[in-house]
Amino acid sequence: MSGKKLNVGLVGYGFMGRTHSNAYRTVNNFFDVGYEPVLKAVSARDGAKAQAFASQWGYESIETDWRKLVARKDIDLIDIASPNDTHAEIAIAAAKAGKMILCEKPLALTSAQAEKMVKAVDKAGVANMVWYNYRRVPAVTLAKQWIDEGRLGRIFHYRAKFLQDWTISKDLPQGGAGLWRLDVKVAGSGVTGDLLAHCIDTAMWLNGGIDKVTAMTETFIKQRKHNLTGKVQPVGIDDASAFLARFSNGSLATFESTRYARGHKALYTFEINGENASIAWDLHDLHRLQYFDHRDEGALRGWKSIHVTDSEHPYMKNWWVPGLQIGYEHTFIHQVADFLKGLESGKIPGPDFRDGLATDYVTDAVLASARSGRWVKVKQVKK
Ligand code: SOE
Repeated sequence: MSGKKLNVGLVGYGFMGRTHSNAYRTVNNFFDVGYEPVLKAVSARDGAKAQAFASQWGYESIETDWRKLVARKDIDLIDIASPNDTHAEIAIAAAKAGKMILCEKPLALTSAQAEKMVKAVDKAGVANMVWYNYRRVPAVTLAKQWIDEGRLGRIFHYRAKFLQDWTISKDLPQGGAGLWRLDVKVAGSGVTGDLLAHCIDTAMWLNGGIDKVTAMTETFIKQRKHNLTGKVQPVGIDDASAFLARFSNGSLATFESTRYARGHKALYTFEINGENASIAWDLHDLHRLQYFDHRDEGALRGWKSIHVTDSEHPYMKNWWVPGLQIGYEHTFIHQVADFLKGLESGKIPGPDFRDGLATDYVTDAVLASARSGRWVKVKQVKK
């Protein structure tokens, strides 16, 4: 079903530009949402690459300067899928121009920048969201429902990891397309902002705010050739980051992330232990939720592996038939579906820029703690 047209202007054409474009193109085939995204324009500095992307994904036009995209009267929504150092400037300009904004994570390079972004969207009163997509894995959404229903009871422990292994080679350069995540000026931080930010967003969504943290980080490879300068330069990002946290509800947490866990490509896992029950989830097996309930009859007590593919599970009635799985790209489709439904109802769901700022407050505290070696109190977002 289609509906009112919503003209999308995308900035950036990398990995995330593809996931978002796929979501806009697919959402109306599966979700009845009252709006129809129209791929109006994509903007990137390299005109030839922008044109190739536009032709492949069906964008009507291109811009080589995002300012022109933001100024266009025929664009309703700016989608920021460009590297982290561009988010704040584009989002603030887009808000001033009255555009809705969907911004990639992390919201900004620092929480100080993110605060300005929140002010800008508040002042303009524009709809906004951050692409923390893992909230919308059906199994993760189901975990949220069960926690909110009180099935777990009081929560004691939250344990999250996000492990990768793609930067182990010392010969891998930093900077430029595909490798800007290794360049601290462009990325802001390493795994803390790139991977732990996902874990933190999910954790605070499931288990509430984080009060304080104590962290350690490490940069294993201290110098790498920079793709843009051709020179060997110091590496400013954290390659690995681990922290302990106390949630406001009194539960304790451990978080760990690295790009040096040989054998792991994108192993995002969490486990939550409550008074009555525990939940565990693993991105490599994303359609399953592991569940243990102590209230089960004694002899039958044990971990259940729930295949989250039934029509009563979140989002699943919109897909195939029970038992058939969906995957990573669907999380972005779900986010667009929820955003469009929110436009219809007037209530845009999270994660919004305030949630993005809350995560940036935690990542800033983690990096500050790693520098000082002390516990750091996390700044809280003003309601
Ligand atoms: C890094 O490799 C990365 O692509 C992150 O930037 C994404 O946010 C994460 O979902 C997968 O890994």
